[in-house]
Amino acid sequence: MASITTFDTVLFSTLEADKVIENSRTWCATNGWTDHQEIVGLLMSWQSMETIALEFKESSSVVLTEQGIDAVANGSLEYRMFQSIPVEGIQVKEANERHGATAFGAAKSKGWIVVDKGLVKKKDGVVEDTTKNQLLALATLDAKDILALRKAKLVEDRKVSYCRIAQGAKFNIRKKECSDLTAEMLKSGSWSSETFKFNINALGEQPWSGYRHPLSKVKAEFKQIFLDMGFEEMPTGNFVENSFWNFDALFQPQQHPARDAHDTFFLKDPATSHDFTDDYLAKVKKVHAEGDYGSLGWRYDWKLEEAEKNILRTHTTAVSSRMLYKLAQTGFKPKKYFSIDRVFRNESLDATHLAEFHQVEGVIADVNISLSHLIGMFTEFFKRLGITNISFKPAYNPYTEPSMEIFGVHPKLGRVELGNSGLFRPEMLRPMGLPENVTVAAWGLSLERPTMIKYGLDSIRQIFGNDLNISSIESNPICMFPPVRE
Ligand code: FB9
Repeated sequence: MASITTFDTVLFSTLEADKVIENSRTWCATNGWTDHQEIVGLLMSWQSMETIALEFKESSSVVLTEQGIDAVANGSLEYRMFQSIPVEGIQVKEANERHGATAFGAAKSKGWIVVDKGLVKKKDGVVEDTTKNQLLALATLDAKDILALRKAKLVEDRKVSYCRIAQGAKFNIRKKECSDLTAEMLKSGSWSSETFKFNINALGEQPWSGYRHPLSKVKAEFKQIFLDMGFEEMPTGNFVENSFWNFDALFQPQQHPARDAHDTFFLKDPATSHDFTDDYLAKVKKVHAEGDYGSLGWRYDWKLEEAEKNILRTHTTAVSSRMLYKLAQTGFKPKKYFSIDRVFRNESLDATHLAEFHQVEGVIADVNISLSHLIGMFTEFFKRLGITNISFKPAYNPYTEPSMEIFGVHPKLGRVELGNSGLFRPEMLRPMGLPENVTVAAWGLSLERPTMIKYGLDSIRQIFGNDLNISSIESNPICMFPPVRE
């Protein structure tokens, strides 16, 4: 193939002289270019700039078949048979077996051979291979000859595509294509009237960038749902908590199994902390040890050193207790709080459990908050996650009474356990100093479970750790949950 410059020169000079090139294939053959497809590619790039106009057409032409090509190269079958007959002749059977009935028939019909007493003999010494000559001059043959060659499977019809090339709307304003975009062109602005060999409007390669982790995206969506529902985020930045705020303030007795080392991570250093007032401490101790506010309490020898032990918080409800105490101490106002952050439990690990997970918690504090408020709130919360048909089952939590497990119907998974909920007990709220008629409801769920569901993951390790398929982060959808339309 000629260089592109030569091709351009020949193309434009031909069109300037003849206005139209009727058949691109003929034109290629004239210029000695063999790859018509490559030429069409170059033509199409000029068409995209409206320099030329292409009309794609199709012609039917008679071309040689493989047998035809063989006949041109080695002679027709009948000619080759004729040439192979010895002076003494050969048996008819042998002639048919060696050269085929077609060759035998053709030679006989052309009067090249005679059959005498079962022997095939040449009639004359020399014959002309008319079939080969016809194949060499296909374009001169009439329909009758072509039909005979088609019947002999020496030629066939083939559709051949080609282009009709005409001057395009911008033929006369075509500019010499520039192969370089220089600083001078950018400075002077002359680049804008140039035509470039490359597409200056091509978008650059997508630069690699960071991608948000699935949990971060689900957390952001949950956070938005809470904010849309008027909830205020609680400060959850401290993973280390003392047992007082994580358990005692919630009226969780010190001998509760959740408080031993099988379920909770205790810190060695610093092993203890004390960030609660003596007044509040005394009230908490009393309600645990002997009861108060109408409650019999847990009636045991409550120990300060147990309450001072530092742990990794086992739930974000530890933060809720701090926030509710602060709310009581600074003058109560109705509040809706939420938190979404990591909690730690010394559990045995499996495909769906690690020693930590992200707890999602909603808290509502107001006068006479009841189960119906709680049900209404988390029903709306889950509805915005695309989960409807909420149901619940009585449950037990040390710090809520009544408590309920929450279930919902997921569009794909059907009935799914969603979390836990309840009204904080008076033994938790009264020592904080909240007004008598103030009640607080709360519900909790995890971040990992919905994330695994939404991304179709069956192991939590596909969210955390080595099994995380980083490329899936690059490609997965940003929007997680369909917005719930009223
Ligand atoms: O997340 C859970 N299920 C869930 C949540 C959302 C969801 O969304 C759909 C795709 C759109 C689907 C499922 N669960 C809670 C239920 C189960 O996964 C359960 O087997 C595991 N639970 C964890 C407990 O781990 C020890 C999930 C976690 C959980 C459970 C309870 C609470 C928080 C997290 C709580 C609480 C609470 C109760 C009262 C007052 C305050 C907080």
